[in-house]
Amino acid sequence: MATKVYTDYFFDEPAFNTHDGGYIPLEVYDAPEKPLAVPPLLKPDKETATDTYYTVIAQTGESQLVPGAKTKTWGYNAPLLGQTIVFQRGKHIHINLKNELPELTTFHWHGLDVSGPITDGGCHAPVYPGETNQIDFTLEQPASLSWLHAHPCPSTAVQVWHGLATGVIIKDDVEAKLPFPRNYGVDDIPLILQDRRFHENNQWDYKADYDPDGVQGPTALINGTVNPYFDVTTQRLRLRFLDGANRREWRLHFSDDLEFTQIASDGGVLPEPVYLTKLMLTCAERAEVIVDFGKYKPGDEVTLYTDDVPLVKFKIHDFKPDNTKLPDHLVTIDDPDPSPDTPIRKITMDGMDEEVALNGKKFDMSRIDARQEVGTAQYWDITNTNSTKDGMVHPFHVHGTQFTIVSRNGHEPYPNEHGLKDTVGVNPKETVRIKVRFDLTGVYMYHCHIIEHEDGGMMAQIESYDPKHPRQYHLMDMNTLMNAFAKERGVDRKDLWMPGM
Ligand SMILES: [Cu+2]
Repeated sequence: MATKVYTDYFFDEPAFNTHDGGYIPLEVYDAPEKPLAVPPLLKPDKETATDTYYTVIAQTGESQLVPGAKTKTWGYNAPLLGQTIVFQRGKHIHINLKNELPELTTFHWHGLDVSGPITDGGCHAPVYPGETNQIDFTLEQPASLSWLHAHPCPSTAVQVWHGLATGVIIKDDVEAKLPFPRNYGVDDIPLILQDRRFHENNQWDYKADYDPDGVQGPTALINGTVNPYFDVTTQRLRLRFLDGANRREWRLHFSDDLEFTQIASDGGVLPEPVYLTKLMLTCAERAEVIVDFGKYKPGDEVTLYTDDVPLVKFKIHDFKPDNTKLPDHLVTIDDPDPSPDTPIRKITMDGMDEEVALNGKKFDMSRIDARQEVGTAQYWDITNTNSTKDGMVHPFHVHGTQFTIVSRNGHEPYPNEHGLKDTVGVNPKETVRIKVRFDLTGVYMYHCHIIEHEDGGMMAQIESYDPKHPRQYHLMDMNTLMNAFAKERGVDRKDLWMPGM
């Protein structure tokens, strides 16, 4: 049987960001090409058979991104973005979270099944400048690419814009047995897709670029590299895409309409490989693909594009023939249905610009909006109430779990949506049904991942509770955080610039 190859982006074309009033098209920056930066792997402080210890430092720095002056940037254990952190499933992980920034931040583990609201690192877990907090957890979830990013409300967007985002790779024994490339930096590379505008003296200026529907810039940065190329030395290359942009969608395809194979989504390996020529990612989504360069010869170049803009040039060198075929079945996903009497949770993503809300309400840190019993599955119907004419795709994200997508407006999800997800793009006037289960008790945020929308209040929180062990949570309040930001930035509280508030 011939394998089906999908050749479209699946999402509703009228909702693509290219139709936004404030859309900023990407342009090729006038600078020489540079080798793609591949973030180094973060070395553990200590490792035993059962435990691994890390120190993650949020720091300021300077980065030579374009010719001329260096750009002031932030990162994790690096001047920009960060070192890639690797967690082995089942190991007990201990992390020192050190803040060397001039202001408070939080360390949010996007995609990790860890308890909220503290370990998860949302807005309730600030680390103040000069301080170090400790967390520890054991992951019981499949191998995947997740990520770490700042999440202090309502200042998530600007901190991510400064560069606080890095890849987190989870490894397990199931993925290790599959015939995938996994030589990090050689045939297995993360590609963090972002965009920025270089202002005077090559600096980024979040305030100047501010747009309540999501901040964009005309220059693409891939792992922080402008105009990158990558030297291909193996026939098959595994690319782990992460949309790390505040607002931008990426519509990825290669020159020659080169076919590629999606093997994983946000939360891990797909049940079956999916063959594609086009792939669209909304903010915070991940996709792992294998590209086979078998038909190319040394000296050839293959270009990765988004829409019609080149992102990465792959320069083909000599490689050993590798005709590994993927099995038709990759993994089985443990995904029990809710019991029939479980009500369906209804969530609406409302409005645009400053009017954004979730279920008609703006976010309140000290309010718990919903409760769900730990360990039990429930259907959530996520509806984007924007108009189909000038609405947008809102990427819906839930902390502390990986869900499955059941349907889109009652129809099958997209062909590459049969795996675990923590973020799903919802088209205007669409209802996406997802199946959600929390395996740990705690308080978890759920929100739009256009980061200016979450800062703007398109966010809420749910308590996963154990009826036998009721708990009280002492949640942070916005005043405490706002006063701290004002003090750290040396301004009066009333002069604090907090867009979205
Ligand atoms: Cu949104």
